[in-house]
Amino acid sequence: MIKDQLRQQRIETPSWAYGNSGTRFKVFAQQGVPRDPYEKLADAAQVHRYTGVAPTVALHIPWDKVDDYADLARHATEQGVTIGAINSNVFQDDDYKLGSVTHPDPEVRRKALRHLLDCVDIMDATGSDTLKLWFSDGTNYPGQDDIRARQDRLAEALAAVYERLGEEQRFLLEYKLFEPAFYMTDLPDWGTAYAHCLKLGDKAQVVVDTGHHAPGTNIEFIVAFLLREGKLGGFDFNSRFYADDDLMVGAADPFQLFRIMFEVIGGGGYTNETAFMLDQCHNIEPKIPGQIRSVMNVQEATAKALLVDRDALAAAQREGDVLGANAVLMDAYNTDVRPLLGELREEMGLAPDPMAAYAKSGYFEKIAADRVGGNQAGWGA
Ligand code: RM4
Ligand code: MN
Repeated sequence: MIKDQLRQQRIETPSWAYGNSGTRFKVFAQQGVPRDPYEKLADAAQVHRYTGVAPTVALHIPWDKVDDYADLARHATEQGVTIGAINSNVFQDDDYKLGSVTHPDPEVRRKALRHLLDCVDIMDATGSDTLKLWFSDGTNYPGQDDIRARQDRLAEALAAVYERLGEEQRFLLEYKLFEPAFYMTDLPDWGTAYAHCLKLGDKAQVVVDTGHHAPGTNIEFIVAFLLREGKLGGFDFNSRFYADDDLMVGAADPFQLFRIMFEVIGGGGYTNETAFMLDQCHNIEPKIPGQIRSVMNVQEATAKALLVDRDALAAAQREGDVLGANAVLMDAYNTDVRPLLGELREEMGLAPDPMAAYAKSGYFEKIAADRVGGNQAGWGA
């Protein structure tokens, strides 16, 4: 039953989506933006409240640094959500100008590693089972540093983090084609991430950030391949038109999102531990509705992918019926699944239209009035 499968979906929202963000040209502040991680979790709880499928929230350290993480986790539970992946941040300290775990200076490498291990402590305190590792490491000019030596340093740090993970914990290794490094990035693609994870073992998996590829990359192929190898740990969902735009998932290319979800379902990733996480920034649109819309976009793509008549597809493929096979896929994609999702929400005791329900709730007016004074949360970039 498609509805039962949709009811079970879990989409994780990122704490940083609720804070102010922008480009390197300007960060536009918005009214009612959280001033601390506690308020971010309260906002994330709203997204879960109206969608029913976003019960976990990813943290980013040190953006979400608090004195007592167990207390933060308790607060989350009181709001109706729990802490999801812990995202490490070794890209915003002056020391990291030439890299973090790949830096030529062993002192800087030690500092970066210490942060990563601290993040595992935070996982212990919050009950999180997932560490997400993204490195901005790379070089801007040919000759700047030794590509191979940097791989050695990366491998050494990853092994140390791996060693520290508990039985039920894992890390997800993220890759990105470029930026902030403009010549060579130490983890530029899924193959590099996969090779490092393969060496380490089952607790190391690859995370696919949909915005981190060259234009034209067939992301669903990567998804199918990694799932087949048991190495797809999860997604950082967002949309790109140009580079790492971090726009709402499904906004740029809903068909691509559908193709990705089709491979996830076919490869068994829908029922295992593949995490559906959002990694987005809402620079000009309101943040909570931006997250609600994104969750709905993932749900819509999932519903369409679940609708594919796989028997008919297999038959057409067996017969070499190119157009027939393509038609099976397109029939599902072209189905309007919004009524089905509306029904599902009503069965779950929710309003059929989460966007309208949130707008009517008065929450925005309340936070805009309450959250005056103090420093709004932001990237700290
Ligand atoms: C990076 C990467 C990471 C995210 C940061 C904010 O480009 O996508 O996942 O934590 O941005
Ligand atoms: Mn990401």
